[in-house]
Amino acid sequence: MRVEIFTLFPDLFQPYLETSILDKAIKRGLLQVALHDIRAYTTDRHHTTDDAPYGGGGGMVMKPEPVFAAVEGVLGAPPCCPVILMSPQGRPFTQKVAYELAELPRFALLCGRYEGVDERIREHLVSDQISIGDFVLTGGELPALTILDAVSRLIPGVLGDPDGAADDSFASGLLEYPHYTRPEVFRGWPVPAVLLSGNHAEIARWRREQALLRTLRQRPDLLETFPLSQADRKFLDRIRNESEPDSPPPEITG
Ligand code: 9D3
Repeated sequence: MRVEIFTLFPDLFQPYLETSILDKAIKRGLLQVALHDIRAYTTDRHHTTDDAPYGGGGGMVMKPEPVFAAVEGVLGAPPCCPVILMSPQGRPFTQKVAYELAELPRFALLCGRYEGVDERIREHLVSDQISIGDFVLTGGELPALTILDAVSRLIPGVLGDPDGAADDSFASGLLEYPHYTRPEVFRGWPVPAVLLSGNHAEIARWRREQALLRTLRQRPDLLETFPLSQADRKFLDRIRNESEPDSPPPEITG
């Protein structure tokens, strides 16, 4: 897979690309990341990339010329692969979208800065817009790294475990059960006894119930679409009946 990144801050990407699991993917030839500095495509003496908005109001707007020159210079006109604008107005990024992008041999991520980009970029250059959530960042660079990270780990061979991505929390639709490792007692806090029992059926049941409990408490929205088994329903009904109506579900304990 090849990812083209268009940004005013290419230096932001290097440390993360060199430090993470992405570095291994790049070295193994599974992933190529090309960074393109939009400022390098300016033609004026001051290398201007932003300007005041027509119609007035505050904030600055990213100029169209350097962005078109960068994207079309690298990808041609029209662009030879999807060009995805990182934008607060984009469709929400989810694990499903990550799987979607993981199928592509090549795509481009365009990072905006300032209060926004000239609308003609949206209208005539990009094929898709993605947001990573309803909070305000200072630019599209962290969203681009987020998407790159989430998509890269889905490329076969990038994770050590060949089917590691398959039982991811959001892939299965429930939050994960609690994990413990040595020591058996840390600061007086013991590992739940069931995990030391060697009874694999009991362990599986406990983990399933903990996953259901956590999801009920932290992300009840996920339970609305998750295909619950009969045993799951029975467990959740029991939990709901044990707690007072309209009170939060009980604490998660061993
Ligand atoms: C007051 C209007 N603001 C929109 C919420 C203007 C604005 C603020 C911050 C426009 C762009 C930005 C910079 N953010 C991004 O470019 C961005 C982003 C984000 O802020 N949150 C979640 N996902 C994304 S993707 C790109």
